[in-house]
Amino acid sequence: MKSPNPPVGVLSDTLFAKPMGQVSPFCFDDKVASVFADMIKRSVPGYSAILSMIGDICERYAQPDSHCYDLGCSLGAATLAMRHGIKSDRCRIISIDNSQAMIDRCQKIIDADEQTVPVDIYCKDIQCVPIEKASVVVLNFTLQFIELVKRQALIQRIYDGLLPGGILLLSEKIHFDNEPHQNLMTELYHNFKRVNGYSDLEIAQKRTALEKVLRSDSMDTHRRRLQDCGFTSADIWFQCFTFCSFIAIK
Ligand code: GEK
Repeated sequence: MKSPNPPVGVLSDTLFAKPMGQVSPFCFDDKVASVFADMIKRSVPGYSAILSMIGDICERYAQPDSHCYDLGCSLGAATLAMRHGIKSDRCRIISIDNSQAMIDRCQKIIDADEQTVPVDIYCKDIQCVPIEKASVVVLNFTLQFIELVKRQALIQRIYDGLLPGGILLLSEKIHFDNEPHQNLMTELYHNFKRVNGYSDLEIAQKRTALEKVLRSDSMDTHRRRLQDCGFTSADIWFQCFTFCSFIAIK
């Protein structure tokens, strides 16, 4: 079955539909931001389910008088899920992205939402923002864009900024060291994209664009890093093909 049309008001992603010759590295510019809602839904298996579960998990873990962070918030989809999930008093959501095109749209989307939990939105590098008094930190497919050598320091700062009992929800594209399994997961993933209406050309060109921009870690690398930073547990709550979500508890 081909993908349904995107919801009204959401532009359809055709950015990689025409032959490009030279494919430029992927970046989160205005063109990407304008189709992002459609792009991520058709590119990340389980994206809508993950968002809805982020809301549910946030409801459980958001502590009164605490901060909930959405790091690499893009259009604020996880921010909205958290905002609708939070039931504790005096929580504040802090949403950060370093793409101005994303942040401008994110602000409008949050302004149009009727929930009352306060949301502060900043265009900043998540590696430079203080993380304080946090009960929930969400990194929903963002760490994969941070330089490999800088990931440990970021996760450590998140851990240090979490309150006791606080959590990090980390979703990432991952890879498997077992080559046949990696190849199978890649094939199944490409089939998922085809079913969602992307052509082989679109799949290939987007892959080339992301090659040096999105660097995946293995599940073991993620788990070890989370444990090395001090998390008492770090386990998977969602996985489909090469996409998985961890919950790490302080
Ligand atoms: C969602 N979480 O819809 N500082 C701040 N933002 C960054 C940085 C950085 N150093 N590096 C990348 N980003 C969202 C989806 S998308 C995932 C997240 C994807 C931002 C970047 O600008 C982009 O908006 C986001 O991280 C990654 O649940 O496109 O696969």
